Amino acid sequence: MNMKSSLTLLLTICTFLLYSSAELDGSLTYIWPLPAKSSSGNDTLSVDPELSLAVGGKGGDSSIIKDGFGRYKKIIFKHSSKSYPVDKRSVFDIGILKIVVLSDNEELQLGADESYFLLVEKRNGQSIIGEAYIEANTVYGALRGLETFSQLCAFDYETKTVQIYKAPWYIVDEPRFAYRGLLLDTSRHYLPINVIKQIIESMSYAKLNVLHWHIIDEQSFPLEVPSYPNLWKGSYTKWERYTVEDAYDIVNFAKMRGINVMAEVDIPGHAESWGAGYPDLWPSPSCREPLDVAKNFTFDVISGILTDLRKIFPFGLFHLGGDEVNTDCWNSTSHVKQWLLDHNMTTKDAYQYFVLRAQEIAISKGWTPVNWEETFNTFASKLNPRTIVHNWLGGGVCAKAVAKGFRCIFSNQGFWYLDHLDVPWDDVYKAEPLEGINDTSMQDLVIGGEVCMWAETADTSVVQQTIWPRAAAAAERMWSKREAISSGNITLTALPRLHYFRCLLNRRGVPAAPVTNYYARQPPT
Ligand code: CP6
Repeated sequence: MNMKSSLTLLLTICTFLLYSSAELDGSLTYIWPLPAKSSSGNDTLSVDPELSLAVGGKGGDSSIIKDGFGRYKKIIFKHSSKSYPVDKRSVFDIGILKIVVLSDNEELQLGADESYFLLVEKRNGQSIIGEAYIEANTVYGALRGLETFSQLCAFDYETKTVQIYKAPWYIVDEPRFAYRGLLLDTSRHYLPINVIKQIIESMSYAKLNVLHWHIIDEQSFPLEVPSYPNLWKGSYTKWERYTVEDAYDIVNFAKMRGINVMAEVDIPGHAESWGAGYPDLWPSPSCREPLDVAKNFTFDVISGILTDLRKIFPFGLFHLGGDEVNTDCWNSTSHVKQWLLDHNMTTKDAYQYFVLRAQEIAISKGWTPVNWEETFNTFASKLNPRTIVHNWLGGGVCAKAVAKGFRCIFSNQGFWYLDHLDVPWDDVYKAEPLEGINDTSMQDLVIGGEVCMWAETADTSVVQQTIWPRAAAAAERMWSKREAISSGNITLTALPRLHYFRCLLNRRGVPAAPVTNYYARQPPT
């Protein structure tokens, strides 16, 4: 590949480069998550507050690049509000950020190329103004490079300019896992659109790339579904709702930041709220979930919801839930009991039938189905082989799923459930999605992981400080090379950088909580 070969060449020529990925040398430049390869020097470079963008390759017309540059310019120069006169511009070492994007394919799907190369050095020779340079295969790689560039920039209170320490910088970077998710639950507590957007924006700082939107659950149904317009009668109030336009808006906002939105419709459990608008979906007034397996209407509604959602959510993965299904009350509902008899099914068979029928609907719309692990634990051999198994219970299901050829997402509740407030950052950090999976072809089936922000006890008032900074610990686990972050004493190699990243979140307006509640804060050395 064009980029890869030129990078390899460059790295070979620059034999003076250090491979310093896990090293902390007291520099004030702390990058989170840690890049795959980086080297630095001893120059300090100043950055022009009028930093201009030059786009090359096929990224020239991309609004994703232009908007991204605009956002990061605001972040980088938050303090230096006064522009310098043009004739003084030559005093700055870096005046231009050049971004070269090799492909004009802006499709954002699982496995989109997020690699980038970042070079920051003082120009010698003809040009007085120096250049920072990002090269990437896709606009999304360029966005990741912009994030890293912004983390190199530090406001210096002495000179009141933005400085880059430890230049020249050479960074070659790419994610370890293709799927790096965060679950948001908008059913237990409604989250306003602007809060969801703030969270998406903050995800991009940690290079997370999938928002798993657990939109609806048993408590409320806040989403507008045009083909069944009574469904959102299950919202808490008519103000706590998402219109179709809101959903499009969120998907587009996320795409501009290189983040996919995976919607979830949890079937057949966790679905009581559907019946507020269509009581026929309840087996009976005293049995309100799982959904009524005995009626065709149930599957018509599922089909209608998925047809409408397919237009809004272009991401190829769709989450069908399937977790925590308690079928006891099916047995005590006479027409369901009769249906089970007629079809010669146990309630367990009917659970399987339900999940598989929902899978077929999702697959017919071109989606890859994702299911919580209970579906795999109960009838693995019947699941569509394209199913992605979503771990959450403690039993190491990813190892079992990949051994059977399924892909898997790691979300072990003991480590990556953010509503468990007692899990400290280092437990989050140490949780390893590939634990117990040694065969490399099986490792490849673990597409990544996801931290889950269940919202029974969290709403707008605390959701961001509950997500951050621990979600960042998982984000580094999923982005950075396993060897680089798994050896050594993480109190020395990771904790100071995580403190720094948490402060960076605060500076950018994200209300991230302190990393630990027992840490006596030290000034950086
Ligand atoms: N909601 C849904 C939940 C949970 C799950 N699914 C959940 C279960 C146990 C804990 C936390 C969250 N609240 N729909 C499980 C996937 Cl400890």
